[in-house]
Amino acid sequence: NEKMIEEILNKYPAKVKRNRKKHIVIRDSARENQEIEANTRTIPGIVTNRGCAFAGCKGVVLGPLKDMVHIVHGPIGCAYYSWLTRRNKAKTDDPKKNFLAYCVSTDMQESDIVFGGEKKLARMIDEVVEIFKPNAITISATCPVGLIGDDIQAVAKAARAKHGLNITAYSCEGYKGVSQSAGHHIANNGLMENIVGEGDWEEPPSKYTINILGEYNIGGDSWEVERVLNEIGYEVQVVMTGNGSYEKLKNAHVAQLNLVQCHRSINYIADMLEKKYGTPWLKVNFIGIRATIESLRNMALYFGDEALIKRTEEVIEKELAEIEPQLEPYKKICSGKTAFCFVGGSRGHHYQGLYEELGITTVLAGYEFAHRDDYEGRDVLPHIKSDADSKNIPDLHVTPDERRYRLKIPVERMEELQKKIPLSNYKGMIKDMMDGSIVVDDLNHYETEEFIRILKPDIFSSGIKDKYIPQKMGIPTKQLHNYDYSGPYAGFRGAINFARDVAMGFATPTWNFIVPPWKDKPLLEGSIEQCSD
Ligand code: CFM
Ligand code: HCA
Repeated sequence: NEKMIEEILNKYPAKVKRNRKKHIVIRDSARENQEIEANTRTIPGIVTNRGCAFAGCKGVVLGPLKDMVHIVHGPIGCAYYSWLTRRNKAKTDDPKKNFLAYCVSTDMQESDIVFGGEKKLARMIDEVVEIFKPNAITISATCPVGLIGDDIQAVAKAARAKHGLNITAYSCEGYKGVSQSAGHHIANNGLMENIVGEGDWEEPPSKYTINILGEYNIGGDSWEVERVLNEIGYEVQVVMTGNGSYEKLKNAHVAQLNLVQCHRSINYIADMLEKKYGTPWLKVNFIGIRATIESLRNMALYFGDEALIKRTEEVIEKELAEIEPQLEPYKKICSGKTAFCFVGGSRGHHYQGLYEELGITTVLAGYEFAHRDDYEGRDVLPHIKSDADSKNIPDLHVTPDERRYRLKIPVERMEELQKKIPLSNYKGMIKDMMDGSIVVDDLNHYETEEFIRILKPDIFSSGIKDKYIPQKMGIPTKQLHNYDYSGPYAGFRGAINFARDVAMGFATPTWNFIVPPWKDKPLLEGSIEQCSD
C-alpha cells in the first residue's frame, strides 16, 4: 500500500509531493495516534472539490433557515449557482413564511464595484422588507465585497434600526478561509451573537426538549429523524438549521440537551450553548441503523428516565420490524462490494456504518475540508497548531448567561455519563476504519483517478463535481451531498432508501452500454502539416 501511494505521489513535483503526503494515511491500529494534515490551503490548480467560505456560511448554515430572507451581496453568479442545489427542504404552516425558493441578490455590476455597493444593498433591504415581510434578514458577503470595502455590518445596523427587524450581516467573503469550513464558523458566531437567546422563553415546552444541531434536512433527513424522536416522546425545539426558523432558533436556549449530527459545521455553537446556558451536547449519528439505535439509546440514558428508556426500546423494535424484511433483498446485491466514501465533512465518516450494514467495505475515505479532530477525535483539539488561516476567524468569548445559565445535570452525573456516551466528544473517522484502508484529506481529480485505477472500488461516494470521473471509468457513484433526486437517507426508513439506491447502482444494466470515449476513438484527432512562413 505504501508503495502504491509513493507511486501516485511520484508524479508530483517534489514540493507538491511533500505536501500531499501529509494528507494521506494508511490505517494501522497498531499505531495509537495516527496524524493527518487537514484544514490547510489547497495547492492551486490541483482540482479539488472544496468550496468557499461564502458557500459554508450562506449556502450551508444560514441558507436553510426558512422564515428569513438571505440576501447575497455580490455578483449574481454566487447566488444563482448555489440556488436550491443543496436540497435542504423546508415546509411551513404559513406558506407566506417560507422564502427558500427565492434567489435574492444585489446583482453587483461593474459600476457598483467601482463606486461601492452599500446604497444598493440598503435599497434592497427596504424592498425585501416591503415585498416579503420576513421574520428576519441575513446579508452574506461574496469576495468582491471585502475587496472593495463595502461595510455591510454598518448597512445592517442602520437597516435594523430603520425597520425594527433582526437584520444581520456575515462577512463571509469566499476567500476568508481555506474552504467552506471558515464559513461555518462565521455563521455559527453570527447566529449565536444575534439570534439564539433573543426569544423570551424561560422554560422548555416539554419534559424532553432537545435541539438537533448540524442537521440540514437534505432530501428530508431531519423529517425522518424527527418522526422517530416524536414517537418516542421528544420535543424538538429547533433543528439547526434544516427546516429551521428564526422563530424557533431564538428560543434554542431552553433545550435540555443538544444533539450534534454534523459536528464539523456546528461544534462551535454546541460548545457556546454549553458555556452560555449549561446545556450539554451529545454526539449522535442518524445515518445507519446501528448508529441510529445507539444514538437513541444514548439519548435515553442521558435523561435516565425508566419510562423513556422503555419507550425507546419499543420504538426501536417496531421500526426494525418494519425495515428488516425490506433490507434483505438489497443486502444480497450489495454484499461483498467495496466503496470509496469521500464527502465534504462528517458524512465521509457517517456513511461508512451504513455501507457496512449492507455488506459493503469502505476501502478509502476522507473529507474535503474537515479538521484534524474530525479524523483523529476531539481529544486532539488542544494539540492542533493554529495558523494564519485558522486565526482569521476568531472564537467568540462566551460566558455563562447571568439569568439563564442552568446546569442541566449535576457535575458528578455528567462525569459518570461521559464514560458511557459521547457527551461533548466525538472519536473521529480514523479509529473506525479497517486496517490497511486509506484515508485521504482534500482528494483531488488526479488522485481520484489513480486510487480508482489501483483499488477498483465497486462504488464511489462523492459530490456533483467529482462523480463524473468514476462514472466515466464505468464505476457507479452515490451522490452523498444532495443525494441527487433521492432521500431521505437518515434514520430507519432512510436506510431503506439508501440501500435501494445503492443496489440500483450495482444492478442497473447501464454500465454494459457505456464505452469510455478513449476506448472508442482517440481523444485528439488531426494531422500535422508543414507550416510555410
Ligand atoms: Fe456537515 Fe453537511 Fe457535511 Fe457540511 Fe457540505 Fe452538506 Fe457535506 Mo455538501 S454540513 S460537513 S459543508 S454534513 S453541504 S449537509 S453534504 S459538503 S459532508
Ligand atoms: C457546497 C455545497 C455542497 C456541494 C456539493 C457537491 C452540497 O459545498 O457548497 O459538490 O456536490 O452538499 O450541496 O457541498
